Formats: sequence, structure tokens, C-alpha cells
Amino acid sequence: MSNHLFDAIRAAATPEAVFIETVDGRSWTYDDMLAFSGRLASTLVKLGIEPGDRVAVQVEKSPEALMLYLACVRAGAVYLPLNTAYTLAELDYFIGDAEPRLVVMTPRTRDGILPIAQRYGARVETLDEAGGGSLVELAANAEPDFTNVARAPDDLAAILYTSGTTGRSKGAMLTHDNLLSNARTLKDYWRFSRADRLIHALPIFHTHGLFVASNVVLLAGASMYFLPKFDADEALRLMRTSTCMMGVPTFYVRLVQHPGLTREAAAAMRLFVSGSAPLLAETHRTFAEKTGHAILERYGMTETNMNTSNPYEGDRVAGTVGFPLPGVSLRVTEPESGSPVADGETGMIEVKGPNVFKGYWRMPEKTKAEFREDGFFITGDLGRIDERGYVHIVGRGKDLVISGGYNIYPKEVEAEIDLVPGVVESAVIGVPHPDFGEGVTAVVVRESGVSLNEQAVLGALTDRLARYKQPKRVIFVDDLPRNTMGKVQKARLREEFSDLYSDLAGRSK
Ligand code: MCA
Ligand code: AMP
Repeated sequence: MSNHLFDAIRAAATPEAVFIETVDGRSWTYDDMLAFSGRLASTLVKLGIEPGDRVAVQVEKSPEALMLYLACVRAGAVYLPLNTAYTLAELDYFIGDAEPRLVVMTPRTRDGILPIAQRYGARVETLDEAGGGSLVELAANAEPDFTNVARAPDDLAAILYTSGTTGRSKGAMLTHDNLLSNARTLKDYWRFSRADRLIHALPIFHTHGLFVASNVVLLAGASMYFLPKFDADEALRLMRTSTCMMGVPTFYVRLVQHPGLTREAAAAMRLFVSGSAPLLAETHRTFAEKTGHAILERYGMTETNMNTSNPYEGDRVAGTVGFPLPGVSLRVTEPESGSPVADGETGMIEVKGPNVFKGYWRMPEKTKAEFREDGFFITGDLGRIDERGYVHIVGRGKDLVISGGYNIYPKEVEAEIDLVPGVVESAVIGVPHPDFGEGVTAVVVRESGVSLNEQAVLGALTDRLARYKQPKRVIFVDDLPRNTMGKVQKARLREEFSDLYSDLAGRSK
């Protein structure tokens, strides 16, 4: 019986070749991966997981955690990774919405999550960063030879939550073929082979680290160094025995500030990829001057996987995201009408292809609203295509802040700030930040006579919002600027506070 995604992974695996090495010296071959993911898949089935059941996972990065993703694919389950920064308040929403049959947590956070999981009828098991925990104990005696559950190209492999412009987060439903087709395309486009070793320093609960990085390595039968998180010293050390790295712009900002980044340090490397947020042309240029490597920038979304990429051979143009990938149709339209703009003009980027998701989990109306009649997905990103065919992202139609590669929807943060006693209203904006690209910033109006300060606002958010969503600064103003329609003029606020973080330049890690 065929399992669309895993069959391809299985076919690319070279049994004795190394798949993952960790910085503390642990290593797994492809054979180990097949056996361990088989044990975990057998365990999932024993725990009653049926095809289509969601398995929610909020654990620290480890090879075992990646193999749990593969086990879910093999067992026909729907993998639901959750950012480790999410608070219990945020988890309550995700678990209630996705209704997983099983929640896998770190032992540290188990007690907090247990009542939430029980309320929604989910079982809880644990997995820690060292590869221990109750799930692994159950798997120790399970069968490594697992007959994969049959899954067709259109069956769900994963749900990844993306923040909503209005209301709560939406679960993007990704099929086996969404993931497989995109990973195959990227493997070929970026020339991945068994000879490659990737520096993997991204988290594995988002598309970038989970699908782009890990699936490409798997389909190439290549290997990777698994770092718990990005560390410039460690990345530089590993470059001497690696061939590629994938990262968010913050990785490259931190690397160019490191005295160890030289031509010699990067001599063994063949490819540096950047994505998830705009890479400054200056970072691209400085990196090239220091190493001789032109960073390859690409563009994607949780809903669409990767859409465009600069070429492997040919000009990697700073400030552009390159060409639509093979099999991906991309057009630029008038946002309101959806009709194509004139050549070179700016408009809404829309995409269509096997990479584009199936819809938002249990939100048919929202799904319908984001697609055109002819099947193109409306990305919410504003862009243009230049005369050479390179796509430029010029802005965002959606009110979104991207900080260190993580998306933050201002509305969600504003809603929490507005609940703080003494707050009249708030506007959350992203302003240039030398390390994170954009820094989440709250502009707050307080009731007259109330002695509310920055610390009190931030303190009230601690247990409500993931750390990366919390404002780096809170500014108090008498009134928010509004246009004649009464809408807050965020562009004016962004302008006014554009220098807020400039004193941090040169001091980032
Ligand atoms: C950590 N902090 C952050 C961020 N990360 N604050 C804002 N934005 C962030 N991204 C907080 C920490 O909790 C800490 O708070 C303080 O900021 C400083 O932390 P630091 O040690 O400097 O951070 P770090 O641990 O080094 O992490 C920075 C990072 C990391 C390496 C940029 O955030 C990261 O790995 N980002 C990658 C995100 C990613 O994978 N995105 C892809 C999404 P305090 O000290 O005050 O407690 S997928 C996607 O976007 C699409 C599909 C695509 O195209 O790829
Ligand atoms: P996410 O919802 O986390 O998948 O983030 C997707 C968003 O990240 C896109 O809609 C873009 O706004 C942004 N993004 C991803 N890659 C790039 C890039 N290379 N340049 C600019 N923005 C990007």
C-alpha cells in the first residue's frame, strides 16, 4: 500500500548513511531513522491513533522530535507542531480547535497542559530534548517494522497554525503532495544530493525548519547537523564540515557581525539560503564581500510552502525573491478586482500549484475568501515582477509584523493590551530592528490620571502571549493618529518611531 510522502522518503534513504548528527555527538543513520520512526508509528497505532487523527506536538528540538513527525506521516496521522513559546492560554485555543487525539509535550510542561488536554479528550505523552519521555518508553518495546498506512496525495499530512489577520489563528491543512511536490522541486532547484550536509539551526515547528530544510535533506538522502537553536559561533564552526545552511535573515545579520565570518571559514560551503522575512540588500552585499557567497533568497508561506527562489546558477539578485518555482504559477493583480496589473506594476501576489494548501481547518468561509474563482491563492503580499522576471516583494497588504522570521499579527497583541486595566486603546506596529528585522512595538493610550507604565503592560502579557509576540517597547501617547474614516494611521506611527531601535545597531548577537 502506498504512503505518498513516506514512500518517497524511504526510496531516497541510504540505510547506512548518516542522517542526523547533533552537536553533543549523537548520530542517526537512515536505518536508525527508519527503525525509530517505525517504532513510534507502531506506538501511535497502539495508542489508538487512526488515519486522519491529529497529533499535537509541543516539544524542544531533537532528532526524536523530527522522527515523531515521520512516524505520524507513516501512521496516516495529521502532524500538528506547536511553537515552544506558546503559553497555556494560546495552547488552549489550538487544542480546542484541532481536537487532537494525542498531545506530546515536554515533561516540564506536562502538568500545565494535562487539564487542557483532558478537557478536550486528548491523551498526553511526553518527549524531552534528550530523546527520553513516556512516548519513547512506550516505543522501546514496539515493532520497528511498521507497515505504513496508505495515504493518497490529497490526504492531510500536517496542520500548521498561522496567525489570523482578524480573529484567531487558522490551521493551514497541508497534504502529502503539498509537502512532497515542493520538497522535490527545491531539492532539484537547489541541487541537493547525498553529498550534502546541512547546518540545521531553525526550529522544527514551522514550515522553514520542518518542511523546507528537513524534507529536502530527506529526499536527497543527505545529512544534517541538528542545532537546538541558532548560534553564530557554532554555525561558523560547523561550516568547515558542511555544505549548506538555511536560515532567516537574523542568522545572516548575526553572522556578518561576527569576526569569524571569512572566505576561508565558508570555503567548504556551496549554498546559503535565506527566507521567511526580507533580507536586507546590505546584509546580502556584506555577506558576499566577506565570504564570496551570494545568499540565495526565496519566498514562501505556511499556506503555500515555497513559491519563488533566486536561481542556483545565474544572478541571485539582492532585494528580490527570484523566479516562480517550476510548477508554481504566480501573478500580480489589483487587490480588489483580482485583474492582472500592467507589466512591472505593483499589486497583490497570487499563486497556484501543487504546493498550495487544501484550506483552513474547519473554516470553509475563510478558505473561500482567500482564493479566486480560478483557484489562485491570495497571499496578502504586495509585489511586482521586473523586466527580467524576478519577483520583488514590496510590502504587505496584511497587517503583519515579522520579527526574526516569526509572524505576529498586531490585532492579537492589541486585544491583549486593551484588556490591561487603565488602557484606553493601543496600536501595535513593527519598526526596523537591527537584529530581528522588525521589532514589535506597542503605542498605548492610557486613561487620564492612571499611573500605568511600560513594565505593568509587559507584565500583564507574560502568561498571555508567546515571548516573541510581546512588544520590545511600549510607548505612551495622548491619542492615536486617525484618518477621516477613524482608522488608526499605523504608517504615521511607523514613521514616527522608525528610529526606536537604532541605538541597538552593532550590539546584536
Ligand atoms: C526570540 N526572541 C524573539 C525572537 N526570538 N523576539 C522577537 N522575535 C524573535 N524571532 C526573544 C527571546 O525570547 C528573548 O527574550 C529575546 O527575544 C532575545 O532572544 P535571543 O537569544 O536573541 O533569541 P534567539 O533565541 O537567538 O532567537 C532568535 C532567532 C529565532 C534565532 C532569530 O527567533 C529563530 O530561530 N527564528 C526563526 C523563526 C522561523 O523559523 N521562522 C520560519 C517560519 P528575553 O530574553 O527577553 O526572554 S515559516 C515561514 O515564515 C515561511 C513559511 C517561510 O517562508 O519560511
Ligand atoms: P508564514 O505565515 O509564517 O508562513 O509567513 C509567510 C510570510 O512571510 C509571507 O506571506 C511573507 O510576507 C513573508 N516572507 C517569507 N519569505 C519572505 C522573503 N524572502 N521576503 C519577504 N517576505 C517573506
